[in-house]
Amino acid sequence: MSSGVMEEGNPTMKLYSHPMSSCSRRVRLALNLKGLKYDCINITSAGDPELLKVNPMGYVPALVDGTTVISDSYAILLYLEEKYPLHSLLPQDLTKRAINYQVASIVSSSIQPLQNMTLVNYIGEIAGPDEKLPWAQHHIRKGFIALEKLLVSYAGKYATGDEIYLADLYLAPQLDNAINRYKLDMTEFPLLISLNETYSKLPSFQQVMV
Ligand SMILES: N[C@@H](CCC(=O)N[C@@H](CS)C(=O)NCC(=O)O)C(=O)O
Repeated sequence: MSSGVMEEGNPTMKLYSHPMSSCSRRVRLALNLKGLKYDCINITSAGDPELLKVNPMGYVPALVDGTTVISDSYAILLYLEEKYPLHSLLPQDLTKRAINYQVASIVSSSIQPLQNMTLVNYIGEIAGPDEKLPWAQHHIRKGFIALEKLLVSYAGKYATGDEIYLADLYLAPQLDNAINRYKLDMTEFPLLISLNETYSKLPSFQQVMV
C-alpha cells in the first residue's frame, strides 16, 4: 500500500477533498509534485459526517496520515513539506521563501475566504443575486493587484523563480477560480496571465485543475 516515497508499512494517506475546491487543489498539487500516493475521498455535501469527524468545521481539505489528522491546507502543506522533503515546496533563499509565505497568506487570508461559494451565496441572499459576481470579483481583484506588483520582482518561469514552489500551488487554483468561475477581467494582470498559461501546460497541474 505504500508508494516509493512513503515508508514501507505506512498506510496510504487519505485526503478529504472536493474536485473544484481551490484549498483541496493546493494540497493535491503538493502530493502530486512530491510523488506521494493517497486515497482521495471526494466530499459532496457540506455536512458529510465522515468529514465532520476529521474537521468539525466541515471544510475540505483534511488529511489523514496514519494517526495524524490535519484539517487546513496551510498546515497540511507545511506538514507534507517537513515529513516528505522530496521536491521541496520552499526555496533555500530566505527572501524568496518569505515571498512564498506572503503569496500563500494573501491568497488564503485575503482572497479565498471572500470568494468562497458559501459566502458568495450568502451575499446573494442578503444583497441580491446580482451582487454575487461583483463581490467576488472585487475581492479577487484587490488581491491580484497586490500579487501582480509583488511578483514582478521575483517571477521567473514560475511565481518566484524557475522552480515550482508553494506560491504556485496557491496561485494556480486561485487563478482558475478567478478566470473560469468568476470571469474576472484579467487584462491588468499580464504576469498572472502568463503564469496561468504556464501552469496550464504542466501535466501535474492539468491532473488537478480539471
Ligand atoms: N483555511 C482553510 C479553508 C478551507 C475552505 O474554505 N475550504 C472550502 C473549499 S476551498 C470549503 O470547504 N468550502 C465549503 C463551505 O464553505 O462550506 C484551508 O485552507 O484549508
